[in-house]
Amino acid sequence: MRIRVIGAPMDLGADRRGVDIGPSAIRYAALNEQLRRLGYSVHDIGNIHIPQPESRPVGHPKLKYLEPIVQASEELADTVEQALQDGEFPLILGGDHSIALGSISGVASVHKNLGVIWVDAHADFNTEETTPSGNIHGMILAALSGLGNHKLTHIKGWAPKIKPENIVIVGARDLDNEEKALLRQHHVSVFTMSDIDHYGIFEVSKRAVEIAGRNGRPIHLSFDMDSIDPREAPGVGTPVRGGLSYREAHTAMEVLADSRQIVSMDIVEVNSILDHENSTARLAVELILSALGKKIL
Ligand code: NNH
Ligand code: MN
Ligand code: MN
Ligand code: MN
Repeated sequence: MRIRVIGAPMDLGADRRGVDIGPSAIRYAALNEQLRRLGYSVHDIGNIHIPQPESRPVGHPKLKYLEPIVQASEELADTVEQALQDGEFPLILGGDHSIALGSISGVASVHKNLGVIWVDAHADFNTEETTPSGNIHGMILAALSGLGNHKLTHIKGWAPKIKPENIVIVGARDLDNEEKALLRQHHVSVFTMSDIDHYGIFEVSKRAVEIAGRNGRPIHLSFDMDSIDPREAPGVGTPVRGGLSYREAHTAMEVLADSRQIVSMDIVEVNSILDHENSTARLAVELILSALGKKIL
């Protein structure tokens, strides 16, 4: 299989600067070489163009950088759709999590009934009415479900891209109150860190595949590096204690790989400014490999 690597150096959707270096940091950690060693052929098309936040007005405080994020999402959606049409597996390197608006819009244009597994400390299910920050990376799953601002929900001119009941969030431990109500109201499946403590990551990952991939439907995997415990992944913008361990994260990726239902993936929020010797980027590469089928033996 051929993998199309697409860099999305987006730093408009979150507050802490530094995730726009993510695609370089992940490539520097030898992503392409290691994918080839795993037997894939790699087609790295470089980065899509995304403006620097300093060059644009912030805009509305509850929807910061809305215009350039919408523009970049349109371009990324087309790029991802093209990759799938060419028969390649889109691997999108963030950037903050707002890139998933473009990537999943692109995948959903090809796979009309798509499931999503969203591995994250957060649920990213706010709207401009519920957001505590105005940061669009915290609104992406809601926007993809058709909730919130019309420009965000209507990338490529249609909505919703996914049914909220086909979404599974894994690793959640920092949710906003109104966001919790929205998640319940729209029947999003959320496996919190407490669920992982109770049932174990293997069981939770299996159930995530069952729900997101019901009836064999294709699954997009969106992996926010802040899902991992900050001891293992210090280079993220919003570290939250009590996250996935190194082994739990690998086990989850191995279960998803074994499902053979993953059709596309993004990995986001590697913040190189806050990282220690590129260790978070190196971990991102390891997890990508596990999600793409690498086994210990
Ligand atoms: N829930 C908060 C917000 O909407 C924080 C979101 N931050 C993230 N999400 N890093 O993954 O602003
Ligand atoms: Mn996120
Ligand atoms: Mn985030
Ligand atoms: Mn997060």
